[in-house]
Amino acid sequence: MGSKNIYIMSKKRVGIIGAGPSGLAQLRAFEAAKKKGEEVPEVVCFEKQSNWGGMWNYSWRTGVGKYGEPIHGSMYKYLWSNGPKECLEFSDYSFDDHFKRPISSYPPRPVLFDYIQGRIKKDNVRDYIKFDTTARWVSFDETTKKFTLVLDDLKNDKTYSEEFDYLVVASGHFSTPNMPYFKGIENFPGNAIHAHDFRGADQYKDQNLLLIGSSYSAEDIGVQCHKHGAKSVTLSYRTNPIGVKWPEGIKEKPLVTHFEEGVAHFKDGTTEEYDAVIMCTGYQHKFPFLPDQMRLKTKNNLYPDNLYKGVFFNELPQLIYLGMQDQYYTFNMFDTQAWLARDYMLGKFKLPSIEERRKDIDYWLERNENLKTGYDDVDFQSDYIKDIIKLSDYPGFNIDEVAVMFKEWLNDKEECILTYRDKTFQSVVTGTMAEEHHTEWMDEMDDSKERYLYQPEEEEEDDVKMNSKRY
Ligand code: FAD
Ligand code: NA7
Repeated sequence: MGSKNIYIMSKKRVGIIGAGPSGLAQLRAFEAAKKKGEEVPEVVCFEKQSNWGGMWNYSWRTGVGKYGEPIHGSMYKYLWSNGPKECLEFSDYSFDDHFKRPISSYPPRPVLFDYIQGRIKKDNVRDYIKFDTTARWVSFDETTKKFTLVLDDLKNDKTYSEEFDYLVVASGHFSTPNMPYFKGIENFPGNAIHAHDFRGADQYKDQNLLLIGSSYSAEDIGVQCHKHGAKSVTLSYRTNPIGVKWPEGIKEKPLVTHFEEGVAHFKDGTTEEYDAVIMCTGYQHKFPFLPDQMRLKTKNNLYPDNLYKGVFFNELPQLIYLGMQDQYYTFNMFDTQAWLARDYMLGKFKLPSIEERRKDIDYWLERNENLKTGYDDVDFQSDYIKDIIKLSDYPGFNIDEVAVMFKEWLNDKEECILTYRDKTFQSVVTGTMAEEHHTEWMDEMDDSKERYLYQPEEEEEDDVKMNSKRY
């Protein structure tokens, strides 16, 4: 056997679980290295859905999919970006690259899905992904230092396994509901679901709706339902209210103590009758395919313990987790993580000792403990990205400027939760100023890409502004 063959046989193998934005970032990172002429490992990505995009790949289904797997998607109709797109822009593929013209700062889901796909459609990234394939179980051999990944080919009903030198877990963490129990809810006569199963506001028209939770899901689902005709929306908080100036029709109350039929009792002694309940109570980090000693165990926060640089599992750094933090930054953060992980797998980024890694993790955990305000959170995640972006050749972007935009976004929401999506921001990647959307967000009932990208003729523009509901 010639030496070339030996080399080919010993080519490292990388397995990626999940083809959402994080898994796709990892694939893109390897493609970028390949384009620069670097030798890259053999990479295989496994995705349990039939398409890529993770959360952004909308599913009408709830419960289980056609092959009986738990449905991953938690997104819903009428979902518009909940932060400025300028804060998540890929620095190697701008919105201008994709849309060829300025668009607004808060696009709807199908438009962002289109953008995510645009970057990878240019490469042959799809060839590396095995769709309809669920990662079922992982083991690690201490002697060979290889992972064995057991997979279910759902379409063909076949179970098989593959070996990998590195395993990248990019399976997301906003999919498995955290579902609390409230006494008496079993007798609630209406619909009581978790936000994971919410698929759109239409069915809540003219209803009195109770949402439990006080974070992004409660805020966004509450506002969507208000926009689409719910009679009233009550948000019930456990720790702190969201505390913005709510319009008439939305209010906040302390936590529910129990239910009596359709009536909710609250901690402040008040009661109110509701038609439906949605638990916006967050998600669990859930990795049913990982054994105890490899499993990331954390609640949703900005710096999960045990991950060096937020990515490398400290006891076994060949095991890499992407996108496991709570997220202000999203796509661009996943990229900075994926580029760093790639360089480690290529042998270009060397890890310090386990003790030094632990010290670094502790430094970030301590900072995380002391965060108090939304501004603190933004600065923390900005600093985290600054810390890791310098370790790879991911194209730099003005992180300080993005942090300023995030803070403006927080202020805009406080000022008016119904109009913050009408604001515009400037790209730090291209300098392009976003355009105002042709219709104010509160009047825009259609979230399709076609409607979004529709450009009225000049003479129509005045009409559109005067009577945006007409289109
Ligand atoms: P995901 O997008 O969750 O992708 C994970 C992928 O892994 C999925 O495709 C899944 O099918 C696959 N997978 C899971 N388990 C397995 C397995 N065992 N085997 C094989 N494949 C598996 N972010 C924003 O930037 N802006 C927003 O407006 C925004 N809104 C959001 C609204 C909602 C309701 C939710 C839930 C999230 C929102 N996010 C938003 C955050 C969103 O999670 C991220 O933008 C992004 O999708 C995270 O990417 P990911 O690849 O890490 O995870
Ligand atoms: P988050 O941001 O993790 O927030 C979870 C919320 O649920 C938070 O307000 C919690 O209150 C509340 N919660 C959790 N458990 C309970 C119980 N038992 N009772 C009452 N309230 C509870 O999840 P989201 O779904 O809002 O957002 C996740 C992502 O989805 C996000 O990135 C968005 O982009 C969309 P607490 O403050 O802990 O008391």
